[in-house]
Amino acid sequence: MTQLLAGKKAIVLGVANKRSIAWAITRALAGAGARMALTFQGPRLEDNVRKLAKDLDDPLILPCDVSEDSQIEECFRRLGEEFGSLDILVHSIAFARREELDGEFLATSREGYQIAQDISSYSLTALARAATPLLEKEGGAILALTYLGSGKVIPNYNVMGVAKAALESSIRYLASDLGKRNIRINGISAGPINTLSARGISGFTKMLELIREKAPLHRNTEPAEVGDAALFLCSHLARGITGEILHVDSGYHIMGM
Ligand code: 0WD
Repeated sequence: MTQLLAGKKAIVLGVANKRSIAWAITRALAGAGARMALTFQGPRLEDNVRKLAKDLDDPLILPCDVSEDSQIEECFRRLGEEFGSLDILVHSIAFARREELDGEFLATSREGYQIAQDISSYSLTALARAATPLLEKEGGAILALTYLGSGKVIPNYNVMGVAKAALESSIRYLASDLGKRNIRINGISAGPINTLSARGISGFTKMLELIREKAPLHRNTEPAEVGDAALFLCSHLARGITGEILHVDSGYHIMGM
């Protein structure tokens, strides 16, 4: 049987370690036959990414700190040289200063707000623009990761919730611009998963307990569940879907109490 992504080429940004959602997505896409490119934010993470990538078939590893336009440009120049065209781009990146993820949103500093928006939200638009020449050749799909805190108040999520609201709105505006270029863009709103970033949010362990108690499926979200949903959204099976946010959260978002 031919694999769902046989002959496809994908880039995933946001692998920090083996717990990263980006890594679960990489495994799902690679498992379906895609050739993978991974990026690392800086020297701190390069070793991790290169070690993980040993499990992949002929991976391309590139530096890309999304706060630097020059790095984004160079990353896609090299990707173009190696891959020629691109089918899938996954944005699995977020950052806020730790002090902004505790206490009241009211205390958010101007700089903290700007950093969270720049890295967690604006970067999607910058990456989509840089990738468009490669994606539009044969049509493609973009995917970004978001969280319930975009539309509902989640204690301590604060400035990241506001950044995720901007990210989700960006997905809709980008879907409108990119549709005529045969590029789809969607989001996955994942339930809480124990990763490096998540542990920076005060009270994260309590969040996991609450989901197990209240969510319709009474269990926490597994990274592989997000990987499988990502595979669907990035494949031709989802060819009629763009501008959508798909919840992969054990159903928690439907609950009122
Ligand atoms: O519960 C969770 N873990 C959820 C995460 C629930 C719902 C959504 N998400 C989202 C996050 O907000 C993020 O968008 O999923 C995405 C991936 O997050 P993750 O897998 O939970 O976290 P992690 O493994 O830490 O990966 C995020 C990575 C960074 O890791 P660290 O921990 O080193 O900050 O984003 C990358 C970096 O690899 N990153 C950057 N990449 C390029 N340039 C930058 C940057 N400037 N800053 C952070």
